[in-house]
Amino acid sequence: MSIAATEKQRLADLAKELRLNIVDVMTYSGGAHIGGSLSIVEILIMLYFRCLNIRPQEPDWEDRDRLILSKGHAAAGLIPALAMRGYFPLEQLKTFNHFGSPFAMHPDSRKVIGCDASTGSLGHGLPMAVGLGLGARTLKKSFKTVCIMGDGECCEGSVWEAAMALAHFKLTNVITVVDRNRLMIDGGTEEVMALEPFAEKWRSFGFEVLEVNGHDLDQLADAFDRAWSAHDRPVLILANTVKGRGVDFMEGNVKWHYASADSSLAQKARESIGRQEGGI
Ligand SMILES: Cc1ncc(C[n+]2csc(CCOP(=O)(O)OP(=O)(O)O)c2C)c(N)n1
Repeated sequence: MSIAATEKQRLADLAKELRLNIVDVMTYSGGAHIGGSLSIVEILIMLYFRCLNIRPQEPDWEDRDRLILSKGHAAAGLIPALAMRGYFPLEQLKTFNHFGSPFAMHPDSRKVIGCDASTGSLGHGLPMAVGLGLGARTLKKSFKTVCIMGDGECCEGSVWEAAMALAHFKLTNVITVVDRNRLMIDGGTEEVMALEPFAEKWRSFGFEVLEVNGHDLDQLADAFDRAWSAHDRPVLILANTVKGRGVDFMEGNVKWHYASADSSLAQKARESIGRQEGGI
């Protein structure tokens, strides 16, 4: 079941706006993990603007769905998405990474309104999600926890301990997403530390694996709808993405894992985003 054309256009427009905000953050902050922020844009938009049951005016609402950005270095994607969703003014993004700002290179849940977990040290988000899932079950709460990880992050052993626990406890209230952009900090995942057969690994741990194009809004909507109604096994959404997606000269190039931008580079990036239709 695909999403209505008007809804899809709304989400595609938001995705474009988020990409532009990411480039802005990169200029305000003096540098950002741009590639891995751009690769999760559609995932963030789908979650914050369609799936998550949240109340930006009441950020600590106990029954809210939670989102853990385990690949916390992509704060340059998360924080503008929170601003766009209304947690704080977009204007505040201008302080990103400045002394005294709530916004730093990695998200701090004590400082960033709407951020559910402090992350940045890879491999910790999924274990936290296990705790939230068990907590919700114990308290008989119906909220979901979504955890977004990087594929390179899956080199961390703690990811697989958490995966084992999710399957053991049948925690269907936790939805795991892996941003499969095939690059990590210093090269391709398969060269640095091979993950394949990746989907099979998750299946063998007891997951239902939904493999999607992580920039396709219809596919993401279907996968999240399916994950939201899972009842027997935890779901992994394996989102095939392109690192740097939306900025043509950054796409698929490890050089743009982290970078700074002067005004002419930022302008070239904005022009490239402007040429995109949104989605694939
Ligand atoms: C425990 C830990 N080790 C190393 C790092 C440094 N680091 C930051 S990003 C990154 C690469 C992560 O790759 P991936 O998860 O694929 O992220 P993406 O390519 O999506 O940005 C590394 C090693 C870290 N943040 N945490």
